Amino acid sequence: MDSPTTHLADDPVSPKTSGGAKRLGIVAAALASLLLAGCQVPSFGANKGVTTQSHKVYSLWQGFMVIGLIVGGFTLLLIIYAALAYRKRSDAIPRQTQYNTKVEIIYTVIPTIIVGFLFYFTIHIESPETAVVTHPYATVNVAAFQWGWRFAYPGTQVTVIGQTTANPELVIPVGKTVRINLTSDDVVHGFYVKQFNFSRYAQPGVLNQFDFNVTTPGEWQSQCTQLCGLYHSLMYFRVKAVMPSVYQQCLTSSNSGPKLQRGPNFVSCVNEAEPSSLTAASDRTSNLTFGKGTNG
Ligand SMILES: [Cu+2]
Repeated sequence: MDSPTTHLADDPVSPKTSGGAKRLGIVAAALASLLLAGCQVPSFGANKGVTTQSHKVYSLWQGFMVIGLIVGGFTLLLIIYAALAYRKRSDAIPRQTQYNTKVEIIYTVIPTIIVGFLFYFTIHIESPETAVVTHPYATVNVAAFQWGWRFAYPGTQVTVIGQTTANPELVIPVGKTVRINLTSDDVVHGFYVKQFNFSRYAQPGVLNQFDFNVTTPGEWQSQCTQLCGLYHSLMYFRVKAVMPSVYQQCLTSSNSGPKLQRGPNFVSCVNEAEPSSLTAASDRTSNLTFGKGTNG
C-alpha cells in the first residue's frame, strides 16, 4: 500500500523576515506615536476625582491603559503578521524546529521588564496615597454597620448616624487633610467614594486609617461596596465638602450661619443661606425633611 509521499521543502516557507519586521516596526511606531502625541490622554472611563490623591491615581490609570493598548496593539500586529506571513502556500511541510532560544529569551525578558515598570509606578503612586500625616486638620471616626454608617467627630459632640431609610452625610472641609479612622461594628463593609478613586474595607476589630484632601466643594453620593447582608444595596452615604470656616461652624453648633440640623436618623451641615443645596438634590435622599430649630 502506497503511503502518501511527503518531502521536506528544501527551502522553508520563507517570508521576507527582515522586510516584514521593518514594516511591523514602522506600524507599531506609528501607532505608539498616535497614542502618545494626542494632546489629551483619554479618561478610559475613569474620572479625575476631587482629591489630590484621586488625581494621581487617575494618571496611573491612564498610564496603565496607554501601555496596555500599546502592548495589546503590538501583540495583535504580531498575530496578524504570523497568520499572513506563514500561511499555507503549498503542501510542502515547512522546516520543523524545536526551539528558538533568542525569541524565547526576548518574549520572557520584555514582559518581565513591562511588569517591573508597572509595579514600580504602582508603588511610586500608591504608597503616598496610603501614607498618613502626623497632624491632620480634621479627623472623622467612621464605623460601618448593618446597614448604615456612623460618623463621629472626635473632640466634639457631633455624631452622624444613618441607615437604609435615611442616609448619613459625611461633612468635611475643603483644602485640608482629613483623616478617616475606619472600622466596622459587625461584618466586612466597603467604604467607597467614586470621586475619591478610593475604596477601603471596613473590618470588625481592624482600624484602617487614611487621609485625603478634597480640592473642590461638592456633594457626592457614596456607598458600601462589600455584600454585607440583606440591605447592603441600601447602604449609602453622602460626602459633603464645605469650606473650612463652614465646617468649623457646623461642628460648634452656633446659632447663626451654617449649622448642623438633626433629623430622626441623620445630621447634616446646612448653610441656611442656601438651604436648597441639599433638598434639591436629585438622589434618593432628597425626600428627607430637615428639622428646623433643632440645631446641633
Ligand atoms: Cu454593604
